[in-house]
Parts: sequence; C-alpha cells; structure tokens
Amino acid sequence: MKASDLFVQALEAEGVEYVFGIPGEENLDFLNSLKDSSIRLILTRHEQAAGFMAATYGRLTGKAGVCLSTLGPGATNLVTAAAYAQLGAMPMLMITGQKPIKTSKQGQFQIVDVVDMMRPLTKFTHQISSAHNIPARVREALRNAEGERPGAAHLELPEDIACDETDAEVIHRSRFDIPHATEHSIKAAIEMIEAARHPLLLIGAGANRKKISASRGKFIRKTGIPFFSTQMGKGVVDERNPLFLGNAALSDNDYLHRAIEAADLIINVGHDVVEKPPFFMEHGGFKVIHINYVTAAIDPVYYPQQGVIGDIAHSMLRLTELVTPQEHWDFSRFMEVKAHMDEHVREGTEDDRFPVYPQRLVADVRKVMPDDGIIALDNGVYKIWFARNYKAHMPNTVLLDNALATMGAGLPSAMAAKIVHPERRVMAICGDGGFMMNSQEMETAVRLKLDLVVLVLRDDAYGMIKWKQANMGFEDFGLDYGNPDFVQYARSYGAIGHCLKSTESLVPLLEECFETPGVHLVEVPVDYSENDRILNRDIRDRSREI
Ligand SMILES: Cc1ncc(C[n+]2csc(CCOP(=O)(O)OP(=O)(O)O)c2C)c(N)n1
Ligand SMILES: [Mg+2]
Repeated sequence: MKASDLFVQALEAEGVEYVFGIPGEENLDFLNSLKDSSIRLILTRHEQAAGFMAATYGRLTGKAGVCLSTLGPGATNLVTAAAYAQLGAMPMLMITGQKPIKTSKQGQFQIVDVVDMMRPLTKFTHQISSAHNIPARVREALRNAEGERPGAAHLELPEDIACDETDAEVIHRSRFDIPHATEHSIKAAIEMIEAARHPLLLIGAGANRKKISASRGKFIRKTGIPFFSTQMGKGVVDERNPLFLGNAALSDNDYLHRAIEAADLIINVGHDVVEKPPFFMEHGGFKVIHINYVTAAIDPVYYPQQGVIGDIAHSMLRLTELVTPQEHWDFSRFMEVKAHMDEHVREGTEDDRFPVYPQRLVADVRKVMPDDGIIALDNGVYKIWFARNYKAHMPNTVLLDNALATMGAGLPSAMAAKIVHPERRVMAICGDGGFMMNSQEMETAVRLKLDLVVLVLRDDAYGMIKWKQANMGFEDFGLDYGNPDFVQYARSYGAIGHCLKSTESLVPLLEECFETPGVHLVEVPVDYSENDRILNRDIRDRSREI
C-alpha cells in the first residue's frame, strides 16, 4: 500500500472526521489519499485558523483535531495554534509536509527544522522517516495529544516517504481506563474538608474536559459548599446555582477575592497554573486540595498541600460518597460576598446609552443564547466582562482562551464549534483588533455554509492594552487604528453585514441574525470609557469595604 494511504487509514481508524488546513505541494500524496477517504478536508485561508479550528474541535470532543500544512512557511504559520492547543490543553495533531529526505535537488529551499521548532510547543514531535512506522507514530502522536494533560502533537511526513510502498498495518488504540485516585488520598482530602470551617470549591478548565459535571453537581448538592469558577472552568456547573459565588475573571481585588481570603480550604477541581491564576496562595493562608488527572505543577502562587490524582469524575464521586457535611462549616461570609458580587454584576445590564456599554452587551447576548448556545471569544477587554458577568449554563458553552490568550482565535473557534454542534446557536465575539487577525476565514465560513453570528466590537483600538495603559498611569498613546467598513467587508465575502445603530435594537437584531441562515457580521460600537474606572478602581475600592 502507498504510505500516504496508510497514514489516512490510520487516521480513519482513530475516528478522525476532519482535517483542517492548507496543502502545499509536499502534501499532494496525502491530499490524494484523503480524497478517497471518509475524512473531510476543511480548506482554510490561513494555517493559523486551521490550527485554532482543530484545537477547538479537540477541546469540544476530547478527540484530537487534525490540521495540515506544508513545510516551512505553512508550518511556521501553525506555531501560534500549537501554543494555543498546548497551553489550553486541547488535543490536536499537526501534520506537516517536508521536502524529500532521501534525495533532493532543492538544496535548503524552504527548509526549516519543523520538528525541532515544534518541540517546546508540543508533547510529541516526530519526522516519519520510514513508511513502515506510520501506524505506530500516528497512534503515539494521538496518545500524547489526547492523554492528560492534553495538548499538541506534530508529525512531519516527507514527500518521498509519503509515496513509498509499505505492507505495514494500522495499529488500533488500546482500551484502558484512566487510573483512579487512591482511597488513601481520597480519605486524606475528606479529613481536610471535614476539618475545615470555611471550605470553598473552585472549578477550573480540567473539569470542562470530560463529561463530569454531573458528579460535581452532586458534591455541591450534598455538601452545600459554595463554588467559584476560573474563566476556562465556566459552565461545568450551571452558574445560576445559588451556591455560585462568581467567576475569577480578575486575579485579585474583586468581590470574589473577599470570599477566597475568608476560606481556610480551597478544593480545586481541575485548575492548573497554565490558566491565569484565580487566586494567589500565601504561606500561612488557606490550604489547597488539588483534584486533577495529574499532579500539580508548582509555582510561587500555587503549592497545594494535598493531591487527589486520577480521573476527576471518579474522584468527585468518591468524595461525594464519603464526605459528611459538618455542623461547624460556616459559609455566611461567602454568601454575604455573593450578594455584593451579584449586585455588582447586575449593574449596567439595563444601561441604554449608545455606543453599547459592556455590561449591557453581556446581558443582551445572554438573552439571545439558549442554555446550550456557544459563545466563542477572541481576546480583548470584553473577555473580562463576559467571564465575570455572563452566566454559563452548560459545560463548554463559553469558549475562551485564558491560557495562551491569543488574539485571532474567536472566529475560527466559533466555526469549529458550529461544525461540531450544527444544531446549536453559535456566536463569535471579537474585538475589532482580534477579528482582523483572522477575518479572512469569513470566506471559509461562507463556503462551509455555516449559520454563524460574528460580533465585532468596535472601539477602533486595541482596547485591552488601553485599559492596562490607564491602569499603569500612562498617557493614552499608540493604540488607535482605523477599520474597514465592516458591513461592506462582510458583504464582499458573501456574508450578511449589519451595523448596530441603537442599544435597544441589539436583542432584536441578534434574534433576526439567528433566525436568518448564513454568516452574519454585526458591527457593535462599544463604549469602553468606563473600563478603567470600574474594572481597575471601583471593584477594588468597593469590594474592600464589604
Ligand atoms: C496575537 C496577540 N497579539 C497581541 C496580544 C496582546 N493583546 C491582548 S488584547 C489586545 C488588544 C485587543 O484588541 P481588540 O481585539 O480590538 O479588543 P478590545 O480590547 O479593543 O475590545 C492585545 C494587543 C495578544 N494577546 N495576542
Ligand atoms: Mg478594539
């Protein structure tokens, strides 16, 4: 059999449904093998977007998303997506081409050492130098990408290996269960939880990876222990739950941190230090139990005293079975803080000034999104508002990146979400800066006939950096730009362009977009003039007083 056919067969055996990417001449054997397979090629307009889509596919399904590029420039374009998958714990496999490795007449033309370039960005990176090894290398790449902690893997398939003949056969995945935490560590955690007076539960990204929200809901129901979430842990437990204190969108000085500092124990389910810290540990302060698939990476702000290491769902189930709610538990301070946090989150939700204020925007978006609707955020200052104010109702319905925190992933991640969940409402929410970093994928979205709503929040600036600049006491400088006419821009791709003219019309406009098939771009002029006052100062000052 031809090596590239075997490669594609190996992917089929893994259940791969899509390959996102841009082929180059070095991938043409592979492309031809793909043509006759069950796998669908999703051609994009930039490799970075293909990588973001593959990673998001992995994030939503737990199965590695696969992306494809040529050698050199195609592969370098995948670098940011590799980092996105690796830091965000999203299983992804990148396949890149290469010039022939046995004999080549092209000198060093286009040759970059891609395998080494990918080393710090992946869990596994390998050049296939023999067709015979393809089945094992594909399996190994996917085992690495999908195993805890998930991340990126890379395989380089050189042109001459791709067209070799081989009689090797596909290797199927082994059946196994994720190891369970020991009873010893479960009991040690139970002792700490029962001895604490003010235990508090944190839900992080790891808890969003597998379908384990049911077990966590039970733990909360049985114990009545209040909880908060990290940005990437949103939705694992319905945030309308009366025991939900809030989201750690800010690392400190929010109302929520008044609750955190009143805790003597934090039961951390699934958070690891790659995500921006939801709190800082201090010597002599609260203790932490780290419940995760793998032991905690230690950091000056994170050094948990106890680990419960193994399948998170099983750990939560055992903890729920064994824990006895205690009379001496006292959550009154947490609930007092919650009342203040909730009140603050409600402020501005009815504000009808125009351009739109972020609090109103978040509230209105929530109104048009059903429980299972997915919002996919790019990176900008609105991400803080959405993380903090938007209540997620279901797991993985708020796709944001608080790990690499790259701009440019909003639109591609929304597209991947729509491909995985065609029956759901999906909305990309991007700043005018982040949107323009991958706006060419509007063409891909239109070609794929996706029903998608893309909000472009227009402040004609890199608003997030302006906000930080103000926070540091610097003068406003160097962060303003012009923008295309977004309505015309959308139309030029065959999408439907809208420009919001008044705040009252936001909800009806969004409803209309979801009711009308196609890709809709909605330009939303936003007013960020109060970001500095509210996020940098008011929240800090007012939360200090409670
Ligand atoms: C690829 C990349 N470049 C730069 C940054 C740094 N950065 C973070 S947010 C931001 C500005 C975002 O601007 P925009 O997308 O318009 O969102 P806004 O904050 O204005 O709503 C920048 C430059 C980044 N996170 N990622
Ligand atoms: Mg902007």
